[in-house]
Amino acid sequence: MRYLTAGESHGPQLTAILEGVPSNLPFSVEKINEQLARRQKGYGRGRRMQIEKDQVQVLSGVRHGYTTGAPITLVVENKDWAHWQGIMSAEPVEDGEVKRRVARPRPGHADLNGAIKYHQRDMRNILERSSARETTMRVAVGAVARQLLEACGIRVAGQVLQIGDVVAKRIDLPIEEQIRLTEESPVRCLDKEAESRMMAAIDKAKEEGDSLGGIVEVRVEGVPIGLGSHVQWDRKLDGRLAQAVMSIQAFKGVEIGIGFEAAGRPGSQVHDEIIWEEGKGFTRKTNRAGGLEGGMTNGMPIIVRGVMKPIPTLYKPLMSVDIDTKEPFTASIERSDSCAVPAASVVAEAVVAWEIARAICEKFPADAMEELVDGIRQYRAYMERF
Ligand code: EPS
Repeated sequence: MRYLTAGESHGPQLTAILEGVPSNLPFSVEKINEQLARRQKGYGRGRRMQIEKDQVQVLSGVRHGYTTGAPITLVVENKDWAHWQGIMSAEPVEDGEVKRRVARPRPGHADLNGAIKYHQRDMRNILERSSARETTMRVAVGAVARQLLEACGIRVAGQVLQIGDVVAKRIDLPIEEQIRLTEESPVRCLDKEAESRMMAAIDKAKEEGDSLGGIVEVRVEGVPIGLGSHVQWDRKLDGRLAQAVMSIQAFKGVEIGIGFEAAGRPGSQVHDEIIWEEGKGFTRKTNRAGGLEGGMTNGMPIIVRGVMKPIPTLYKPLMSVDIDTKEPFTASIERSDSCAVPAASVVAEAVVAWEIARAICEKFPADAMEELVDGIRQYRAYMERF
């Protein structure tokens, strides 16, 4: 399975094409829209989210509620396009004047590197595509993956563990309860006390024209043993998950299980002892490995965390250099969010869901869902017997 996304932040629409999704997957447009709505929520978002009401249109690959095995095309319109048509038009400019040209690169963005690389004197041609608006399509694609995972008995949940310097207490709950409680939280955090401090920190950052980053965690349950592989670098599932999460706009770090904490612990407090249980087969006493050993799933929940840096578009802009005059200036101010960590947690769930679905389809190659589900059922029975 593979996918591509296309589209600019203020262009007419965002598009994704998914290839290799098996046929006969029950396909719900409503479930995609639910995920899109989850991404649009979250304390700390800017005015743009009041303009957009993301709704997916399915243009190919699905008929009467089921996938056909053909490429799936998903489209989400940008409502803001109405205000940007002239500025973002594909037609040549008539009077020679390009509106809203960006000549002052924003530190922390793709603006300057992209402009130099692609020979662009108007950095809008870079920022429109590097914008986190693109994560809309990652979530739409992830919502299709979730429907495939659901048919295989696999659940995905996310939560926010830190915003700015506010760190949540670790609260371990059954996955259904985690999902219910994070949905009720404006910052997708399980720790109520930290939740109010996170919201206060966001208010303060906003007042000061600043922005905040944080840490999100994704958990996947019900995964069979042996997704991914130890035999080649690009088949190791931990590496693939890290790439998927790191590719989310503004992410600067990824860890699996206890991650960076493993550096300071002796081996006896890092590795998970193996046990065998009647009717369950091989499992682990603890889950410090975050469900992955040797680049493969070990049957324990997958735990992936990602660090999002504070959004670099600041109302209190940092110093930069004008690309025309080479004079120092404060960087351009583009409308922005003060914190998008809660939304990023939904995006992280989506990219992880896609990567797990892809690994499932590699382990159980199938043209149709009937074959896939049958393959997993037989394999789970074998896992118990092993
Ligand atoms: C973004 C800047 C803001 C965000 C946007 C990402 O958009 P605008 O410049 O139009 O105000 O709201 O996020 C989304 C539109 C979205 O759907 O998440 C950026 O520069 O990355």
